[in-house]
Amino acid sequence: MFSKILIANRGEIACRVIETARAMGVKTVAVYSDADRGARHVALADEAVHIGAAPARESYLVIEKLIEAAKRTGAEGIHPGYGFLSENAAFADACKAAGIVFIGPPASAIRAMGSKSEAKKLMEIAKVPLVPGYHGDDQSPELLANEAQRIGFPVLIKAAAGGGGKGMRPVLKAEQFAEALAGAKREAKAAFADDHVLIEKYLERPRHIEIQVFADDRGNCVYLFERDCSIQRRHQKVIEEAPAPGMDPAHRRAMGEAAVAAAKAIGYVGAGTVEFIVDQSGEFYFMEMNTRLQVEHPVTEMITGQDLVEWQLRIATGAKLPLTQEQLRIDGHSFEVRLYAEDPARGFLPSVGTLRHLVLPREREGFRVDTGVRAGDEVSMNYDPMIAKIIVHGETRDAALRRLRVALGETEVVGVRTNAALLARIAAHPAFAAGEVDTGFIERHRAVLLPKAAPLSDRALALAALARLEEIARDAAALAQASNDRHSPWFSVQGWRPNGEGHDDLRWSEAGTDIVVTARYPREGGYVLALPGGELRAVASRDSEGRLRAEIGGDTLIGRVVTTAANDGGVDDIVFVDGEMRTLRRVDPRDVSLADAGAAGDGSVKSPLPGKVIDVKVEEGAIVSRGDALLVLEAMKMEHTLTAPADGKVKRVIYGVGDQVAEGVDLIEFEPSS
Ligand code: MV4
Repeated sequence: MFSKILIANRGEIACRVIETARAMGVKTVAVYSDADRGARHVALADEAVHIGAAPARESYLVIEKLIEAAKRTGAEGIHPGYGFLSENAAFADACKAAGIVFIGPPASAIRAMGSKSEAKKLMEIAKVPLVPGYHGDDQSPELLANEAQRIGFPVLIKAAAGGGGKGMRPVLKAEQFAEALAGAKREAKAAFADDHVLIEKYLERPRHIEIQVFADDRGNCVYLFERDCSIQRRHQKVIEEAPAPGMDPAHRRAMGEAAVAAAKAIGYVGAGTVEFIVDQSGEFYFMEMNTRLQVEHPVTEMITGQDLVEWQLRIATGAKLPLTQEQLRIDGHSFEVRLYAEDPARGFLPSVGTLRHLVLPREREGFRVDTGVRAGDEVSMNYDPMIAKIIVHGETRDAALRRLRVALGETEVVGVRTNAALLARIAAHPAFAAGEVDTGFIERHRAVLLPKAAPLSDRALALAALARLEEIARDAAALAQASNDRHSPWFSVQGWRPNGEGHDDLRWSEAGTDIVVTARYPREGGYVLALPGGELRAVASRDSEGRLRAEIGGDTLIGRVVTTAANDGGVDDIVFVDGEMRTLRRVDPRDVSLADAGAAGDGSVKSPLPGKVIDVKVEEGAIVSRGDALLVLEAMKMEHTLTAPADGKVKRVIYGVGDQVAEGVDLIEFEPSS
């Protein structure tokens, strides 16, 4: 076994590899760019080497820097993870030349699968089923048109060098062929500097089912069953599962054996995945082979009980496969969802920012989370915006799906937009529960999965109201305690009560719509909330994870409300419930823009809320500009930076760090310059 390896990657896969290496007693070396100095994978590894600037081109993709880092630290092997250099044959060669083990397949196997048309020629010889089509070298338009005719429309034109759907064109009728061919060639030329195309029978609504294979360097090869990755958006996988719904033992075996034949045909060693497309009748056809460990490998680990990174490390050091085909079994069912920082409102473009609040499901029996980030980390434009993979396992598909829904209900992200609501809606969809998965799933159900604007539910609004009422009660209690006059009616915890029962009007706005919830305080305790759907009795408590637990009407709901200062100085209550997130902007005289709330006309900066001074940014006599930070107040578990209301001078700093201050007191005496 290795005594030390270097992980030429970042994020969750780097963390994943480090964890297994540690469990096997193998020391780890992380590498990091300027952007990743404080990253989780760096903290986790035994050693870390800085390899350059944030852009991957200048760090994670620079072969010489990685080899140099491995040499310098004495690492005997390099694990490439996925993406970056994982399928780069030149990198595998460079490792070998430097006397370092590339923890992946031989460079020749990577090259063999690099071109779709070359791969197909090899697969044809190995008798792996191919989609009826043409993958020859003659690229004359006349010949290609004739081949299309022979195959029969509809056909699909694909770039030979392609991947991810680039240069792919369906053609329904012969008349459209010439134009589609020209388009596909232009796109292929631009994307891959290679305009070779192949033509295939176009399968409608196919499924993407892939087989995990493993080979050792003694000619043994096994398959670790299948994963169904049919649910994709623009060629990006969204949910993967193992085993594939509806797969029967005969098909499983036929596909597994075809995948092993594919691996053997190219002298494969290590972890690989053979992708098939499967038509509605269950016929399967080779698509491509990924010569690396894949993002979705955990679902295979969950159903086989094997650690695939451990297998990789053992095979890379010359060991034989840990298990035979007969010893491998499927246990239960597993799902993985990919939580991405992307904005559904902007066509799912990456959403960058700071992860100001991040709660992922707690790992426990049947629940696993693979992540490379922590709260406070930055999601930047430099790398893939995946936040985490959430993986569940259960005895049956239904049991696993129930756990998936629970896990998504526990997922909370503030600071970047995410695809979490899409994931929750897929997990809740009856067609998904029925296993009706194919590559058209999201498109077919888009009205439900990607609604324009779902109305705010009474459940979300009730939770927001209860959180706010808790806060009002807490602030009132704190203020009453700080006050000399404990009996002052202003400190009533139970709202404004001119005659008898108290009430509070809670106001928000969301997408330009005003929202009011009137809360009454019945004598028997709890609240009565006037929600759009009617009045409901509500009682709030907290669960062991600090989440808000509400008994509303006859229902129990669990969620969380995260109160946060927005960039524009406003205050948002962000409600997580039922797998969805809603952002409610507070409308409250007490919460008018915190940035200038302190700017009274009398030349002083006042405390907008009761709280504690945690930082004073200026000294007496300082000359400041409008908007400069003066003092940081912690209130309602948030930090509020109070800024200069105008250009001017700091005359007096009245409170210091650690001082508790009431609402409305002068914090800084300020003299605007005229
Ligand atoms: C196909 C196909 C239908 N017929 N080939 C998309 C990515 C590329 N690697 C292969 N892809 C497809 N090839 C034939 N002959 C439909 C797709 C396809 C697809 C495949 C797998 C997962 C998602 C997909 C989404 C759209 C199209």
